[in-house]
Amino acid sequence: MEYCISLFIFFLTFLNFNSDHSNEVRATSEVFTNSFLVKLKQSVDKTLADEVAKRNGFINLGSILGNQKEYQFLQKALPHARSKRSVPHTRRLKIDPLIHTAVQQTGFRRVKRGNRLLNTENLLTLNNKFMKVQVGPEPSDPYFQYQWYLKNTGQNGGKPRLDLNVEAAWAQGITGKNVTTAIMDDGVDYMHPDLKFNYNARASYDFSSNDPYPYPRYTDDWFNSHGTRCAGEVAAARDNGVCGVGVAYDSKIAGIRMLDQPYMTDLIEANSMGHEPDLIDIYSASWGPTDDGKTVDGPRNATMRAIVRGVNEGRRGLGNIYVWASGDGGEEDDCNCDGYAASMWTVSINSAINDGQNAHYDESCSSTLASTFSNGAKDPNTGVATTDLYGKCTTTHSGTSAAAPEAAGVFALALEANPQLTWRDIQHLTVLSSKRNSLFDAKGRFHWTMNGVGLEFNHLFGYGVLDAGGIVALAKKWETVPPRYHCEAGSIGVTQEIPSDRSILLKIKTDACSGTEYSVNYLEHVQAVITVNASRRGDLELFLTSPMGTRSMILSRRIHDDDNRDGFTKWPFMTTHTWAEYPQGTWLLEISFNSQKPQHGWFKEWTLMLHGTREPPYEKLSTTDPHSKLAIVKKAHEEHSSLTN
Ligand SMILES: *[C@@H]1O[C@H](CO)[C@@H](O)[C@H](O)[C@H]1NC(C)=O
Ligand SMILES: *[C@@H]1O[C@H](CO)[C@@H](O)[C@H](O)[C@H]1NC(C)=O
Ligand SMILES: *[C@@H]1O[C@H](CO)[C@@H](O)[C@H](O)[C@H]1NC(C)=O
Ligand SMILES: [Ca+2]
Ligand SMILES: [Ca+2]
Ligand SMILES: [Ca+2]
Repeated sequence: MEYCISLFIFFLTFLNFNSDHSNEVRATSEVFTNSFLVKLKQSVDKTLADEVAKRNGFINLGSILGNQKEYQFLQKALPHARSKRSVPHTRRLKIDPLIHTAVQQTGFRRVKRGNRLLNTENLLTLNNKFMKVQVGPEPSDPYFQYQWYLKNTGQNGGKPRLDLNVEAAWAQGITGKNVTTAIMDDGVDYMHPDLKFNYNARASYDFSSNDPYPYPRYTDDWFNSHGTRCAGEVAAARDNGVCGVGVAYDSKIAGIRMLDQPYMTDLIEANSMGHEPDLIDIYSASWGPTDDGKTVDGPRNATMRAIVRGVNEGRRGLGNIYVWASGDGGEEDDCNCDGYAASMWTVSINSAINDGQNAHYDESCSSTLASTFSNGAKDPNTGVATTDLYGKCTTTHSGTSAAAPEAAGVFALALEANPQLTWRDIQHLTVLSSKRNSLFDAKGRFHWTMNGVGLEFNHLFGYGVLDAGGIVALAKKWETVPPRYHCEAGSIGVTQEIPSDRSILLKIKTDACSGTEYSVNYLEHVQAVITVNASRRGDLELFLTSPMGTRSMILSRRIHDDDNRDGFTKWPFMTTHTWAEYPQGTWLLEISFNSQKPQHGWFKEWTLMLHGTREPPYEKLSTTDPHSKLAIVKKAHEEHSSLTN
């Protein structure tokens, strides 16, 4: 289902990364790794691939995404990274009669989110007086009292009941049984007493050092504690006298170690995101392109193929759930410039702190679907309490890093409640069950707004904070949404100048492919695929307004982005804000500069991509609460279809 569009987007992103790459060459000079993508002339089994590698002096690390024509070869004689391409090694491979092409992998930067906040030492150490184990309605774990994101009683100045409402899910007997979440990170300490019984070794792997043991590399500065901390948020055990509890404390975690090497490659990302897609249900990522407010980057060729294969074929066809931390670049970055977070195939999660404000490092963008929690307001000890290295516990885990695994845990609960949910069902459930609660923008810029079918969204928080009790209850009675279609609604390709002093307005009037096999009547994701350049890219602002009047800021000002050359090349800006709206009518794109100094630029192309269903998505679901989001949208859809029929 996602394939036709995926090819289109592959192509788009590919073009884009070419241009981004050339930028990197100038800025930092390109880096070449000792890993080679080798495409063979025919499918071969592992034995023959090993042989081909060996006779050329390489080691075969295995096939790419299970494709027996593509393998990753390692050249041990080369350092992990250097600035020169190795022509002799590439040539050696290419003259092998079985090899079609060989491409030495370039290295690039991917950073852990929340990393700069990570070194505040854990000030609370496990205290024996809490070690009494008791079984009761509330977890007896010593750190449960610090897990305000699970149960906010107003600890440390928090707002009571501003939490994930997990107890309401647990009370329904749902604790994550038979669901596996992979933590794609710097390793997981699977010997930790709070993690070891929930560790799924079979689904785990170490792509940083190519072995089955994703154990973190211990360093003096606790640099590699990130994955272990994320793992505990999802699946730390309950009532064992150790640390706290995971959101889904009976679920399993897999470790995928892939951030602990000098440079990232496309193949490490692809292998990680495509690892055991039938054993792993959910992949959680708390990393991405550098959040420096000037990077525009996203998944490359093999990684994009891994994601598309995951949503199409993973979980025996139901689709893997990819959860993404929206980014820690603060108001100076825009997560729509991060192709992982902004992808339709990932659920991008922002964070709030314990009194309902956004965290100061939160990025905003129109592709964010929902939010969870990161740290407390002032006290550094009111971060996310979770497992840590050396068998310890911490109360200082933070950043949108800390937010994404909470969402993974909530989705694990939803999948136990209804194992038949598809990757799209999870997104629909997120939209319908997340709550505004008391989330607000600390700076008063972004308000809660109703979209055209009565769903309330916020540019910072998406559809609000995840509600575990709510998503589980809805998951239990959920009926899978109707098939998804992709409509290219229109395109404008006439170059025009963007003046410094006013907006340019572009309109696409569409019937949303009505009468064709691609027709979309009820929206899920919308993408505006845009090519534009500017004398200062960071001063560009883009707004997309739907026919029902919902205005999404698809690109905000980024004060550090002073690119004046690359602009955006067929970049897919995505919005979730028009979810469940009807797409027929006129879409408006506004392009302008937000800048003190005069800037100018050129608009070159805009293609509008609509994704969604032909049938009303929630028709088969019943609801008794007339104030629920489900009831509100269903009513809107019923009135609409009685008008149009
Ligand atoms: C990936 O590369 C292959 C071969 O070069 C190409 O056919 C495919 O379209 C690419 N996908 C992209 C660009 O995402
Ligand atoms: C666990 O999940 C797998 C699919 O992931 C399924 O085949 C199996 O029946 C489930 N087991 C239980 C006990 O529900
Ligand atoms: C931007 O695009 C215009 C129109 O295609 C072109 O003339 C100009 O050279 C471009 N600017 C840069 C810096 O590439
Ligand atoms: Ca290892
Ligand atoms: Ca515990
Ligand atoms: Ca970012």
